[in-house]
Amino acid sequence: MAYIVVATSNAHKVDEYKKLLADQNVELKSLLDYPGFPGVEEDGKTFAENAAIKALAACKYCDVPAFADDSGLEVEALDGRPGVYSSRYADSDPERIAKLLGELEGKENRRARFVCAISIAINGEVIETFEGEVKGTITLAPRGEGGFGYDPVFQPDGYDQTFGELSQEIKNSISHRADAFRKALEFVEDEMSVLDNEF
Ligand code: ITT
Repeated sequence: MAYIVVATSNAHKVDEYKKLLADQNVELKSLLDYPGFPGVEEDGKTFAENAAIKALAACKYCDVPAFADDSGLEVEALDGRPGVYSSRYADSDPERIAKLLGELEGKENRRARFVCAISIAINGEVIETFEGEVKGTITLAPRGEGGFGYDPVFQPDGYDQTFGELSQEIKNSISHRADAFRKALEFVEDEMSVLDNEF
């Protein structure tokens, strides 16, 4: 079976992509399967730039088609922060959440969006980058044990529960990652036959 590498070491992202790819005839590997991968500096200014950097590095190192996801949370009242620094905002998920809730204390506007850029790299070249988003609000306190990152404080529009409370199935039907992935998959199906080939 053909396989493709997702250029991430985040096991939660891998898990979400495995579900998103469940109906495709392709096996998903990740950087967790390539422990020798030296890593790459995410020094882009945008999600798209960082996604391209990661996809290209993985494609070259693993010598197979690769895609990468750079994602994060943009909060209106914080002028879009933490944005591309969402992962580097603090050292652990509980600390990131505590810092975010602290910064939003007393602020009325709690609107936010998750953004995800997905880049596809094949034969040492970035082919295309897609962006997805999901809008919502930051809750006053964390709720739910599911998901990862900022999920327990993000309530998507149209739902009373946070991504930490909603099932992975629901998150995977409306998330920024699912939105970007749908666009990437459409492109691959329309424009390329990468998923049909053996590598
Ligand atoms: P890789 O670079 O290895 O993919 P990472 O976790 O560092 O792993 P990013 O650089 O894309 O990934 O940082 C994204 C951060 O944004 C992530 O660590 C979370 O804190 C947050 N984030 C992104 N998507 C999220 C989601 O679906 N739910 C909750 N938080 C999310």
